[in-house]
Amino acid sequence: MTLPKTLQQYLLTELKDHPERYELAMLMADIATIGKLISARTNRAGLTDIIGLASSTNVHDETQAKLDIYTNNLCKDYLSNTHLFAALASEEEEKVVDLKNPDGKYVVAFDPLDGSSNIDVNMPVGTIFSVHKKLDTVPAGDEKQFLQPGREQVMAGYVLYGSSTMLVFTWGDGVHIFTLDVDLGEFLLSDAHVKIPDECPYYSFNEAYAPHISKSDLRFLTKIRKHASKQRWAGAFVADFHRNMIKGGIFFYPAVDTSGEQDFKPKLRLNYEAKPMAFLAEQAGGAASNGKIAILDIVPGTLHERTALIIGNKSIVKEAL
Ligand code: P6P
Repeated sequence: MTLPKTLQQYLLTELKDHPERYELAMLMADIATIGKLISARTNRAGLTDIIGLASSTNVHDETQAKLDIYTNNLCKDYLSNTHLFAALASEEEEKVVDLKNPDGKYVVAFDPLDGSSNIDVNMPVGTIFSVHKKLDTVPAGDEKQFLQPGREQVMAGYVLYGSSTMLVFTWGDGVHIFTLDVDLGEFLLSDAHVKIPDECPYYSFNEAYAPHISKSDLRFLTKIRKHASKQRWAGAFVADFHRNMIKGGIFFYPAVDTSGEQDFKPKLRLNYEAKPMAFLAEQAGGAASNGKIAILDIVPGTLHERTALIIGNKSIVKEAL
């Protein structure tokens, strides 16, 4: 009988052959802990004051914050306490957080709780992370740490809080999936070297925006509607991306003009949504672009920059370019 491999066993085995990945392995252990804590809370969201801003207050007489703030604080606290990382960027933090670890070799960007509005209606949410080597040419807390192209990432992944909790990541040699066994309290390796299937049964696009996208994006949408037989829109990028990676599919979030003034604006964030997921997509044999160039080749201009995104089945993403 082959015993399931725990995340800890996987990381220790990897460290034997790649001792230089020590800090990244420690980050994975922290992300696993954060994933367990968030999984436990999302599973009880209906029973506690996590939903919305609670009326209750904590011991410091502070109003309890929403789960996304709670998750953000978890990510900051864990990364600060390992004393291994130089800086953190987060959707919930306007500026880069200098973690005051001058010897830290890496910087980490998080979307602490992607799709957090799903919490109140018991739909899936996720935590996304992206890791770059720290630049020695600028201070650790400088925004430029996070203006590196996605192709420079050393690790990326997500935790998906769905019907089960899954930790999915890559550090450059394929995409691996660990599933949380809640009885054991362990993430167990459930799939290694995941590849996006060639077929493309699903497309993920918010069809409410069809009348509000550019003519060229509408032409591409018409193409993907022909390729895919089913439309799925979970309201959480991580959930749609995960389904499309496992079953085959394409996720499309173009720039949208909600004003009627031909003012097309992208929504998804480059640094902690598009870049990490593009790293995973390419490692799984897929592709990701903004409709003009590969996501991983974009050089971000600002920390919270947004981008149009087409990600998933490689042949279909290529059709958009
Ligand atoms: P819309 C969640 O807010 C998010 O950033 C992604 O996770 C999700 O795919 C998208 O926005 C949903 O956007 O415009 O359909 O609400």
